[in-house]
Amino acid sequence: MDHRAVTLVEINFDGLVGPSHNYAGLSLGNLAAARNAGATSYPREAALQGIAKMRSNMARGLVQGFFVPLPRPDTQWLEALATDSNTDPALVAGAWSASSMWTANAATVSPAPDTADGRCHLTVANLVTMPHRSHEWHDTLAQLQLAFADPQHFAVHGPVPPCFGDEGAANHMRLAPAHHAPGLEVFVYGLRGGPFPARQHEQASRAVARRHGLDPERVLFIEQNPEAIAAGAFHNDVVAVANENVLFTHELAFADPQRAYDLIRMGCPGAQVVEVPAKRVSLADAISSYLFNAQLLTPPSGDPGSGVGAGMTLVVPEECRENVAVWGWLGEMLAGNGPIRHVETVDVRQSMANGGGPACLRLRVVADPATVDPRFLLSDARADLLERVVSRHWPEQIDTSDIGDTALAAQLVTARGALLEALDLTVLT
Ligand code: SUG
Repeated sequence: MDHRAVTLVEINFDGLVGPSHNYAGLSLGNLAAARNAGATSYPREAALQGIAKMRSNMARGLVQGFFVPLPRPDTQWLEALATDSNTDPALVAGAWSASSMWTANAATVSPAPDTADGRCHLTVANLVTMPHRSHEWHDTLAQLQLAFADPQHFAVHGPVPPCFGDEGAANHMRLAPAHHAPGLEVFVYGLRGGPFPARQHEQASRAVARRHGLDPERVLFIEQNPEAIAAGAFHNDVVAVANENVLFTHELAFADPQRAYDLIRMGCPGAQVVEVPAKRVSLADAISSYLFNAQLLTPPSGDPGSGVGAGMTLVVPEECRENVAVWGWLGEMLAGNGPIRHVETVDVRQSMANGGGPACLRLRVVADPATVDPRFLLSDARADLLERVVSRHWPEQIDTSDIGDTALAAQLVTARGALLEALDLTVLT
């Protein structure tokens, strides 16, 4: 057997929620963020919820990584815009945003078995559609270049030019018989979204596929359903998620679903589509519960410690349990004999209130963990360390009226500095 095949596994890199986490209502088309605009946020609780999620995935026997929050407030960005804390509040809030926590938007990743040169390729997302996210990529790129510095195994690319919006892995799915096998990469773009912007542009997706050296025979470009965007699915991962040979999707996720499923089954023989009909779970229920912003996982089977038998596990937000239609459908799904055998819930309510569920918080990289900079890999001891730094330095709460406050800004800088120090990552200062 190919030596590489056995060492390539899925690693989820979660974004540690930053100390500036707040609800400024900056994302048009993101219904949760708009609904919670002006609410009080709890950054410490938010970060601890995220760490608990990472711990539960490690307990399932999965390899877990993390990225550190970006420097906030981003004073360089404010300087470039020649503004300060007394002028445009939306720009100031943009400089304070902790939005890099949603690492599904950090980059698009094509694992080594899919690429022409046999390396894992990553393209940092330019995130140009939303001003508060458009200045993430510089610091995200620095972090990716450090975490995936091994040139034999990784190629890290800068952003696609800003003429085309790219929001990263949130609009990219991969179907493969197994993580380590060659796969079909599916890029989902938006053309229209009614009153809301289509954030992933087709030309950005095509550029990423070319840069990564993907085989055109094993790439699909699929249009997102404009109705889904208009209903609040600002990224494809709000209405669909794939894992190995399974696509779990809402009936209204794609503009032409039947064609999409046919192409997927042709490109990945053995692919299974688990479609949730709109008459059972409406788009509105899917989006408010974030049923599809789930982590669909393959825990290592035969691991007595993992507590689960064979089959995939769907990790959904707690909000799904509170939605009668969604919870009822999940119960029926489990009673059937489909490929998803377990449903677990996770509490990431602080992130959810800004439109970021379990899947938004992680970037999936299929790689050999031994080729990743170990400073970005989590263990129980490192999770303890993260919790200690967060408990000590992260603000307990932030009201939107605090945004721009000089003393709070200083606390945020100190908090991130303490984290980098603890992780031996001061090079990212
Ligand atoms: O880009 N929310 C993020 C949520 C991103 C979710 N990611 C995925 N679906 N993969 C966004 O809309 C809210 C920030 C604010 O309004 O303050 C925000 O940026």
